[in-house]
Amino acid sequence: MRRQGFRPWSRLAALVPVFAALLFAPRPAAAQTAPPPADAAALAAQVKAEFLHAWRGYKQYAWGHDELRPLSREPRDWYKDTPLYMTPVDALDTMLLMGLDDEANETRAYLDAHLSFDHDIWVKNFEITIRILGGLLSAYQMTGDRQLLAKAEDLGHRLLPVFDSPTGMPYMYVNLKTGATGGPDMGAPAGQARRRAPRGASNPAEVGTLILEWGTLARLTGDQEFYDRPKRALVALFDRRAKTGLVGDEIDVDTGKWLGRTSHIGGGIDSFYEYLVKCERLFDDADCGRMAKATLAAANKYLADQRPNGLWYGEANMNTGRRTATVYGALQAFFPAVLVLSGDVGRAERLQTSNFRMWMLDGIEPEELNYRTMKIRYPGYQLRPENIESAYYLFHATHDPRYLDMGRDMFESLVRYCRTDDGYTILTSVVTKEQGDRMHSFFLAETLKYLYLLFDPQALDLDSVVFNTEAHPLRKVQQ
Ligand code: DMJ
Repeated sequence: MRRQGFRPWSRLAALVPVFAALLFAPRPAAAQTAPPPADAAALAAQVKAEFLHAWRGYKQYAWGHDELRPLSREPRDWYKDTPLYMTPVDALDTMLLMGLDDEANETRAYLDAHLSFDHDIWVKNFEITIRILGGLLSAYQMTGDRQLLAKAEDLGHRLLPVFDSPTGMPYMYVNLKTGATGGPDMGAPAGQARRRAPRGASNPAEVGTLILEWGTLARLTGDQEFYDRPKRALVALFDRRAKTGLVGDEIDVDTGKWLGRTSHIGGGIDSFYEYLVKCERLFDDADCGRMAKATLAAANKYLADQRPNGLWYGEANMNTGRRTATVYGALQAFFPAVLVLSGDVGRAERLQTSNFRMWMLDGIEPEELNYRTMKIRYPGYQLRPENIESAYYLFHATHDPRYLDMGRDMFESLVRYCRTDDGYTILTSVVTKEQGDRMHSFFLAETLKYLYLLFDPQALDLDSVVFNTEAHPLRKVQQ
């Protein structure tokens, strides 16, 4: 049995056409019998073929840019006229895991030659950390290409000023050339700021989702500052939790005061939970372990909501713990994975049952659902990975084939509703299935990677790595 860290892919390529035909064969509309069990090897081959379909679309219409707009067949860049190659950086380690060596070598050579951070642009520290820093570090660990590490180190130095706040918690934006820092308004197109946010406005996810990448950079370069700064930020955030143990959804990193007091496990807070648990695993950091335990206990006490239709996690006031909304969605669906890592497989299984119920409501999951009424609150689908990610962790923990079946059904929905002639795209509504025009880089970094690993778990030993929140596998660095 293969149980190595990373291995070259080899054996499934010949099967692609056969299984493609199988996958796309229409199912009887009103089939009363349960579908046959998922054929994992066939599905892994199909996922790989679909990755290549998406990648070739990006290459044909958006090469040298951040993302593909699959319907208009045009590139999309995050920062005007200055691509940071989000899609190739995010996708590189997926290629390596799938054994797509030619594509990986070409991509790596391109990044070695072209990726530079010496630009006068304002970037979002969180997004650049999880996608670019995480992608460079995992690709470096998989290939040994020292240029990737050198670029990661250069990026780390350019991002470092974010931590120069009175509390040590990071500002949201930084200028890569000047090192100037700023708040949410720096990300809004001129004149379109949602509101005048305080310069220090941020949230737990952006403050607390840094230590895996920065800590790995510290271990690889020997520069301890890269570990200490995000760790200090994590502790500063944790220390400001309410008596309930909950955190709010917006905090001012200048004053340390909460600006938003709604607690939940969704966007803006989500990966804060994830990084506490994973920080303990990757770095044997006992402080992270203690913070993880306390934070998850609060979430399980106040946010978990057992209803007749299953277990969910809703919203509550951070100070009182009182329920304020019964909202769940595509982003919250990551939580079973965190519960598995924290050892709570039973609760993870119950929540994943709800995840899948949410997915099947309209044949593909919505961004937000009111789980009390089961009415959709926001009907978009952004090609998100979290539901699949949780199925992957649960299959690893239980070997229960029902998680393979879930993965197969979710994959089939993606192919049916999100595939275009030149890639994959978001849905503006899971009810009407109307397509939008964006292929997020995380579709190649995460969604297809987790599907592939669910169907071919031996391609990577999950116990030997820790995934960052963008699904870049990081390995412990021996010191
Ligand atoms: C990704 O960028 C990361 O998984 C992040 O933690 C949440 N949002 C997207 C995927 O949905």
